[in-house]
Amino acid sequence: MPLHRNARTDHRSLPADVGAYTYGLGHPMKPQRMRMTHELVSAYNMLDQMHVLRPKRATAESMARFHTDEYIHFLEMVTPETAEQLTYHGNRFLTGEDNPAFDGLFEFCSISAGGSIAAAQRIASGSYEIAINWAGGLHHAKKREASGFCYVNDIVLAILELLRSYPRVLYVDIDCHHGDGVEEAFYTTDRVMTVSFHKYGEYFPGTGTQQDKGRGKGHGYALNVPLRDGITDETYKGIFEPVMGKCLEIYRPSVVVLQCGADSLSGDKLGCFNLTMQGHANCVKFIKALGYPLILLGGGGYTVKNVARLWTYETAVALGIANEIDENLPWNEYFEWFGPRYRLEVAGNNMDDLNVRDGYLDAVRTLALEQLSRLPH
Ligand code: TV7
Ligand code: CA
Ligand code: ZN
Repeated sequence: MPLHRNARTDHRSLPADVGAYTYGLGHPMKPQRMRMTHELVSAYNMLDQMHVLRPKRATAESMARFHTDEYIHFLEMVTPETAEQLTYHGNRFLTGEDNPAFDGLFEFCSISAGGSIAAAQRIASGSYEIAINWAGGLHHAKKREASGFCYVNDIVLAILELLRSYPRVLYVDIDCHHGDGVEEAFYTTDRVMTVSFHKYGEYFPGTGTQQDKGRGKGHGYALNVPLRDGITDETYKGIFEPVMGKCLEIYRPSVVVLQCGADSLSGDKLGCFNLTMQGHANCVKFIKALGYPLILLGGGGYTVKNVARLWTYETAVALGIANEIDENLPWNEYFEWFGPRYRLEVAGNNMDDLNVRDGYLDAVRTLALEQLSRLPH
């Protein structure tokens, strides 16, 4: 296969893989990062240590288990050519530059969602301990509209699938942005607990304060951890581990879904945290060590070489081989992207950690732990 080919080689054939789609020139979301991740995982010879599934694409019907029929039908119809016409005939499904109507949009969504639904089915069948879909994790998509680069909420669809078999699902979101679409979908139920760690304050989507805890039967089962710029590995661990430790102890989920958005890494184009690859992956290690059935999903991540590094490393964590991995990158199709050091490493920088000022993080942690201790257990 040629190295950088267009999303479609002609107007009949569909792209071979999810990494071939593009949101358009200049858009920060670059599906090619999935292809780079796959290449790197493959170059590390990890593919033969796992089952690589080729899940079915999600159908419009399966997407409509969460989304409205009219929104899904709109996504099926929309192309760059018809976008304007469709959008201004009473439809308000896509808004602005964040969610363009790009070529192959519906197929892209069906691959992303198909992967997460299949992950849920494989986990529920009991035949796998961990399932990964780096093309999933699109946490902003709403029932009847696209938001923040997300069109179809693969996470909600996967959780709905898990709820067919399991009584309680824990959703954990370490993307730099608030996991608003997933939170909203399960806001009134205690069968899904949603926990999001995110930058809060003059930042998209603007929701996710500690006052938002869920409603009705779901009260207390939405947990938000709003953070400030520059959080380091040490500070992040100091809130993630006590909060998630207590959460798992009290909620006792049957299964965990972890959204591993890579925009919480240091140096991300849209993120504002200061996590290294190790600090980010520590979250995966921590959850994995407790032995729950686990689904790992992608999400944000806009400095693409670091996204590929991180998700490759987290794949190694899932396989239990992270300690053995060679920090010098093996030769791969994208090798030149990883210069000048060509290493499996995302370093931090010297930015200020605004979370340690004035006891901010201590206050957030205390409030989060209080919310957890008020849940029945
Ligand atoms: C999960 N930030 C998604 C995160 C979604 C963030 C936003 C952009 C952005 C969009 C572009 C672009 C951009 C440099 C960055 C209020 C606005 C401001 C559009 C220009 N460059 C995830 C969504 C967020 C699109 N949106 O959690 C095309 O940044 O802040 C906003 C909204 C209105 C729209 N404008 C930005 O990580 C996957 N968008 C360049 C071209
Ligand atoms: Ca988050
Ligand atoms: Zn994000």
